[in-house]
This record gives sequence, C-alpha cells and structure tokens, in this order.
Amino acid sequence: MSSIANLPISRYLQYRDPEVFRAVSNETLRQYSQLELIASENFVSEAVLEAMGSVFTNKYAEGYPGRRYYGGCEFTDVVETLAIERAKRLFSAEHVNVQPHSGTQANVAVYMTVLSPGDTILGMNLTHGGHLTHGHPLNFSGKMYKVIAYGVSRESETIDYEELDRLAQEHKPKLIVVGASAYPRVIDFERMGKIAKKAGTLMMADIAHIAGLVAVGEHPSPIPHCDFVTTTTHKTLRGPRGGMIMCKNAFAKDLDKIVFPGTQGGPLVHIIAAKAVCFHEALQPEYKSYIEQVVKNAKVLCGTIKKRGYRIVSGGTDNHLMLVDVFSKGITGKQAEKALEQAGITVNKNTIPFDTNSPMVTSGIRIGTPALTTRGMKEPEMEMVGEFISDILDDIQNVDLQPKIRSKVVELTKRFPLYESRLTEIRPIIFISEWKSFSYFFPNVNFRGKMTGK
Ligand code: DSN
Repeated sequence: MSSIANLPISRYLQYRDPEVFRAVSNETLRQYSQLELIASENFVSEAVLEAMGSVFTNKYAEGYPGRRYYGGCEFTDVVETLAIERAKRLFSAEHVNVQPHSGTQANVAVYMTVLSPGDTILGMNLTHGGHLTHGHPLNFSGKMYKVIAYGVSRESETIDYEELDRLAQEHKPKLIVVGASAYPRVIDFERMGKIAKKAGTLMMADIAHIAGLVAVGEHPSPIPHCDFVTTTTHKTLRGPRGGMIMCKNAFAKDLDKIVFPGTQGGPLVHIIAAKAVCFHEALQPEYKSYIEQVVKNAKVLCGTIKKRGYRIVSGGTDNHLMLVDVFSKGITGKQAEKALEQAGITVNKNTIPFDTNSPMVTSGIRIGTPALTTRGMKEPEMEMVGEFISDILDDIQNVDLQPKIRSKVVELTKRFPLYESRLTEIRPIIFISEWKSFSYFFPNVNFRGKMTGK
C-alpha cells in the first residue's frame, strides 16, 4: 500500500484491480455521456458517494442505536440516529426503520409484521403500474399470500378506486398495498385510506418512486392515511441504493423485531450513513426546487412527445414519469428501447395497462426525468430530448440516424457535466477495447499504445 499511498483515492483501485477499475471508469463515462431517462434512477451527490465508500462498511452492528450485539458501535449509533431523526422530520413520520437493505426487504418486513402465510392482500396489478412485491405470482408475495389484484380503468387508465372499494369489501383483505412503479398520476392516498378503514383492513403505501415528491409536498403524503409506508432511498430521493420503513408507533416494536432479527442480519452501516446524508440534502430548500423542476421537466418532455403524435398512457403525467404507448405506432417497447440506446438515450421497455405484448416485449416505454434534472437540465433541454426520442421512434429502422442523434446527445451531455472530477481522473485511461465505443466522446484524442493520453 505504501508505494501508492500518495495517489488520489480512486487510483488504489486502478493498481489493485485494473479490471474492476476499468469497468468503473467506463461506467462513469457511460453515465456522463448518455441521457439517463430510466424513471427509477438518479445521480447521487459526491457526499452520498463518499459516505457509501466509507470505513463504516467494516462494521457489524446488529441491533439498534443504544442496543447492539457488538461493541464499538458508538459512531454507528450516531449515523443511524441521524438517519432516523432526519427521515422522521422529512416525512413527519412517527417511527422509522432505516435498516432495510432494499425496497423489497422493506416490503417483506411489513408483510411479516402483520400477515401470516395464506392471508389475503390486495395489491396493484404489475402491468397496470404495480410492483413485483405487491403480489405478483412469480414473487414471494404472490406465493406466500392470497393476492387479489386491483388496477386502472380501461377508459381513463387511472386507478379504479370504485373497483378497489368493491374488492376490499368483497375479500376483506388483511392488508391493502398501494403505490406503484409505473403510474404517472397522483395517487389518492386519502381515498384509499378511507376504503381500507371501511373494510377494516390495514394499509401500506410503497412510495419508492414518488418519495422525493412526497417529501417536499409535490405529491400528497400517504403518512396520515397508512399504517405503514415503505420506500427505496435511491430514486427521486437521490440517496444510496437501499430501503426504509415508516409506521405508526403502535407497530414500531413488532416491525423493528421483524427487520432484525426477523429478516436481516447486520445492517449496512455505510449505506445508513449515506441515507443520513441523503435526508439532510432532501431537507434543504434546493432539494424542493429540484423536485419542482423534475415535475415541470416531465410535463414538458411528455408534452413534446405527445405533440409528435405518440399516445401517452392516461394522457399525461402529474409526477416524474410517463408511459409512452409506442405500440400504437406499430413499434414494440423492446424495439424502442434498443433504438434509443443506439442514440445514447436510456429508457426501459414497460408494459402498459391491458398490454397485449409480453413483459419481455411490451407495448410501452417508461421515461422519467429525475436523473436529467439532477444534471441541471430544464424545459428547453426537455424539448430537445423529446424531439430526439420522437425522431428516433419515427424512423426506427434508420440506422444512419441513430449515430447522428448520438452526436447531438453527446454535445448536450457535455453542457451538463456529471462527476466532472472523476471524469478528469479517468480521461487518460481509455482502454483499447472500449476505445471504439467512447471515441465519439473524445473526438480529438489520438490513440497510441496501450493507453491513450489527452
Ligand atoms: N426496478 C424498480 C423500477 O425500475 O421501478 C422497481 O423496483
């Protein structure tokens, strides 16, 4: 270690494991040079990255602050307590558990707190915008519990609250699971809460996608209407990859016991530290402005694509994402995703309500604005991006067009730098095998020898 002690931190990886370093470098450049429109992705701050890469990764800390099964947890207690207190403040939650490793782990913990195998849950259909863990037959939730699915109405493509009410009355589930992964409209948590109360059932909202919007009041909060609220911390919240649960105090003890020791062992302390940083950032006024811009950007992007003749599921968006029905123009989601990728535009194929294509093919694509908004892009850029997307889709077989749009995409990304200092560090280290795929980004660099300079 001593011979490389004075190198910038990232260089340790370069010398210890060049293969992994190379993949990290290439990923940094990929993120920089493409338009990231996957609705569930975002770019964390350097501070969040630093906390994730901190020495807290070395620590075992089973238990909770002040009640641990290991010694040496005094600083772990500091970061976990900070994360809990900040999350409580951010969401006005009664009780918070920041230990779930993921959104799925968070949902598992809530189910195990209040359900027994074979109990009935009412969850949103995956192809209508729900999530695997809300009762999909291939998921543990669909195997362990009896699942009744609700969805959107065929006409409006918005949640059919009347059907939800009817199903709740008919099946008297033990838990109603609300929240979605691909739903572009406001969710009426208040109405759902009343439906749950009337049916005498518990309610959990999974706000993984809209957590950032809820935190700043850009989407109504489910907290007053729910027994449990789960989320991930890496989507609109813009924190580390992980999960979190909020609940009423009445469930706090049981829930904590199910998270640990019920379903998890040692918490990921470095991730909890990064969650604390993320919540601190989300409590700042700049974060509120960021989320407001995310929503404005989604409206403009959606409007631009719509103006170019593409059918938007439900006719528009109220949040950070939209679903484009590309099959209405004879294109599958799979083809659209692939063609856009060739132009450096990253989206994901997505089923749309009442889809006639399989989940591996799909009739739609899902597009979201959180990541590009983090880069600083605003309405004019969203119009440009909407035109790029429409140009590609209009002429999907035109393989000459894709590199032309790719160059325009690169020019746009250069105006909104991302992880600039990291890019500066890796700039001289573009490797032979990747050179071809990244040469568009450094058009003036001459390639000589194993590595190339600026
Ligand atoms: N995979 C996430 C998403 O893309 O929405 C959901 O877990």
